[in-house]
Amino acid sequence: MDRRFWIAREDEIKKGETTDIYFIRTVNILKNDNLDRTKVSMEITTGELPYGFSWGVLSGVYEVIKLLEGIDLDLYILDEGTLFKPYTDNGLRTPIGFIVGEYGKFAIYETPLLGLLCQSSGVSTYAAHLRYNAWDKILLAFGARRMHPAVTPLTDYASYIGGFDGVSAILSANLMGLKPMGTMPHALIIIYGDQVKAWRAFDKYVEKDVPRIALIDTFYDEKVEAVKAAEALKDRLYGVRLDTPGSRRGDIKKIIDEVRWELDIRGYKDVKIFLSGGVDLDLIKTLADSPVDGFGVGSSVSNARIIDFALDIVEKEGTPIAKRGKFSGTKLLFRCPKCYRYIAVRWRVGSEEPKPRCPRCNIYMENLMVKAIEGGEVKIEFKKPQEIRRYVVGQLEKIRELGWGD
Ligand code: PCP
Repeated sequence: MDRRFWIAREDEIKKGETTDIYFIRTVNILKNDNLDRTKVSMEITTGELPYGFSWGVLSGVYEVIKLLEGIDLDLYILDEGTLFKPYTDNGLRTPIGFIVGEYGKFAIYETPLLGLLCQSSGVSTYAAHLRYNAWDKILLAFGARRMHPAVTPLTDYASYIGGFDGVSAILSANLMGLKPMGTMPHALIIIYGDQVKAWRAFDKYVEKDVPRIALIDTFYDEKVEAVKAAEALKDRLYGVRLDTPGSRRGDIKKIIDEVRWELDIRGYKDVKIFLSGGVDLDLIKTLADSPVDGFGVGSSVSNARIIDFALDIVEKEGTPIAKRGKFSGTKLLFRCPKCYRYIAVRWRVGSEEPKPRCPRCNIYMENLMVKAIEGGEVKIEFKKPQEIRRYVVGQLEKIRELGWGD
């Protein structure tokens, strides 16, 4: 093997070398019969969401645009971070985007294109549902250790734009212009052999702008160690982290209540409580009203189930055509800014843009589809992760007002 790790290089992805062999064969077959220049429109949709979710958050759009940039095609797609439902309110599989061009020019990119959207959107969607249920509690992405390091920046980016407050992996944080956020490992405490010595060493040697979050489940009961940490670091202690092993976990909600009580009656009301280890959506829902201030989430978010997007021909030489189970014809996706009703509207590329009104609110709906690539040239400005995250959280605030569930 010509490399250290079983990963594709950027140039190999960009050249479509990770694609499925049947696309190479298909293009060659079509070239033999001069059909590779058939002009098609191919639509991206998904029919269902994992975990029974009723809405998802799209991510991977930046990478899809970078993948297709320079290929002679047009790409219409939703903005990164757009909240969507699998089916529109007028009953169609929600069109996430579509490509217009000669099939032979981009056929091989179907595989990497879907891969970029499926995994990233799976993570951003799960992260958004964690944010939606944790609401104003702190969410830190600790999942770098759970996936292949090649995708650490990807899963952390998708967690962050989905609503997380920070990530612990330094490369991910640097790429997003963030400061990495983490605490301390059990190894630090075990090597000192004494919690207080380890906490004090952390406080002595770590940059002053790093919050002092003491890990308090190494040797003794969490409430005992929490008090010891507060008494050791006093007002410099920002928080305590419970990473309680499964063998001791029991009713973690009651353990958190005890820790909160013992800290409060000793005057440490400002010390925050963080929980990590096995944190997932169900646990966050269970602890929504508990005094826990934040969560370090690993496996459940970085390893979130993918969203099963598909890419299908919906027009051939301008004529609507689709396989069974799909809706033919290129469409635009509209959303009512007031009630968040979504409708897909048939639109022939180049014709006048429809201006539908919401059937419920009787106001103009917003066209969510943007022309991101024209003739291979990128036509949009890429937003920073912080701006995308604000867009996502703003949509979560909207659906919260509307009383949506998960
Ligand atoms: C883990 C480490 C991770 C947490 C738990 C993620 O604890 O702190 O950040 O767990 P999850 O994948 O179940 O969500 P340990 O494995 O004990 O590692 P350490 O001692 O370094 O905290």
